[in-house]
Formats: sequence, structure tokens, C-alpha cells
Amino acid sequence: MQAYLSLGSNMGNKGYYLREALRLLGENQRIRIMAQSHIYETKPWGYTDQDDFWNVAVEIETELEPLDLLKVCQEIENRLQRKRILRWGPRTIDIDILLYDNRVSNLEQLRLPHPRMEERAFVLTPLREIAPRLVLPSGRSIQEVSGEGEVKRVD
Ligand code: PH2
Ligand code: MG
Ligand code: MG
Repeated sequence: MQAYLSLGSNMGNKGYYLREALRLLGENQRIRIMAQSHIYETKPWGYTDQDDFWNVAVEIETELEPLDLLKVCQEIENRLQRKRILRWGPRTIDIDILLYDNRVSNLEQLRLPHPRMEERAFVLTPLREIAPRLVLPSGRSIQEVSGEGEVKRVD
């Protein structure tokens, strides 16, 4: 199965947390990283009184079902000292599942497709880089939608 993930960090050594998260994902026997975007520095979205984020998008192939993939992502977040204090608040690492094949999930722990992905430049810009032909859940091409927020490449 194919999935797209969005990773973000805005605390401490952001590059370190992103690299470690990607390394730990790739180390999982049931996950293969197929494509990885550059790192983008992005203005915080939602709760704006916090440091800028660094964001990355990846395409993976996985044998894990969505909830098992979510569990792996959360284990990596916990391992990298993620503390859940504020919704949309500062975090060492956040790993979100954006799309998982064409699956739809309305579970409280996991909404698929990610309900806010098309509003956010910090998701769309890295994703467009690795999936330029992607058709978004709304039916629009990823080329037509830019989302809100400032985004610039850092690496
Ligand atoms: N993640 C959030 C809230 N706001 N803003 C940016 N720029 N990047 C993020 O990854 C991000 C955010 C909640 O997960
Ligand atoms: Mg998030
Ligand atoms: Mg999250």
C-alpha cells in the first residue's frame, strides 16, 4: 500500500528530529521510503505564537494497515520526546498520515484523508515536490492548490 506522510518539527534541533524520524521510519521492516522532499521552513499555522516549523513530506510503501502505521508514527514521536501539551503547539516531531491509498477513515484517532491538508502550504508544497501529478481528495490537481502560509526551502 502507498501512503503520504507529513513530518514537522519546531523545537530544539529541528533537522536532527526530522532526520531521526525518517531514519526510524525507514528502519521499520514494513515501511519503505520511496520519495522524500526537501526540508521547508514554514510559518506556524493555527497557533502562531511559536517558533517556525521545518516540514518534510514522504511517500512510503507499507504493509501496515492505517492504524498500525499510526501506532508506529506515534511510537517514533514518543521516542523523540514529543510531549502533547497544546493542540497545534510546539513539538519536537509530528508525523501525520495525509493519504493512505484511497482509504477514508473517520475514526477519532485517525481521519483519512487528513482533513486540513488542502488548506496548508506547509503540507502542499513539500507534497507537490514528490507527487507533482497527485489529485487531491477534493478532486483538484495539486498544481492548482497552494494553501495558506509562508514556505521556503532550507536544504
Ligand atoms: N503543525 C501543526 C500546527 N501548525 N504549522 C506549520 N507551519 N507546520 C506544521 O507542521 C504544523 C503547523 C499541528 O500538527
Ligand atoms: Mg500535525
Ligand atoms: Mg500529529
